[in-house]
Amino acid sequence: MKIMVINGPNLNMLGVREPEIYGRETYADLCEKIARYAAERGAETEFYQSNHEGDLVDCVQSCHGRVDGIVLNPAAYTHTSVALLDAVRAVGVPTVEVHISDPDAREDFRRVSYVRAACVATVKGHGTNGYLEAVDLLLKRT
Ligand code: CA2
Repeated sequence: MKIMVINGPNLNMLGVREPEIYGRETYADLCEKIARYAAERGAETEFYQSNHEGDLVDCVQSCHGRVDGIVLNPAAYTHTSVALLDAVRAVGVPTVEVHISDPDAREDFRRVSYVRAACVATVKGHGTNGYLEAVDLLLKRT
């Protein structure tokens, strides 16, 4: 089982600012935590973070026929990107949408998720442990 973990814009800033919303773990801490959790359950992980929409689309496309599941936090592109929605649909790889915070409990503009329609599940508001829940959801499908 191979899982690609994709993070969108500004998530490379984890642990650096806004700890009250996103916690104190750094992006490197997060990747290490997910990699260890997945490895203990027999899954291999790969990580990608970008601040650029097209690069995220390229990464989703690169999963086609190569990985068994995607954990995707599109960050702000959640609320704007039809391109990411189309990419997730196009590759046909089971994808779980993850948000560290609960976007539905924040500003109104965060209530829309374009990518959600192409995802098998959404985990939100559980902090960075939500990524681990997403791994579990993908493992349960195999
Ligand atoms: O809660 C989430 O995971 C979000 O996807 C995070 C996005 C936000 O636009 C979504 O509405 C919800 C923002 C990511 C920004 O990450 C930062 C991390 C540390 C410091 C500043 C920003």
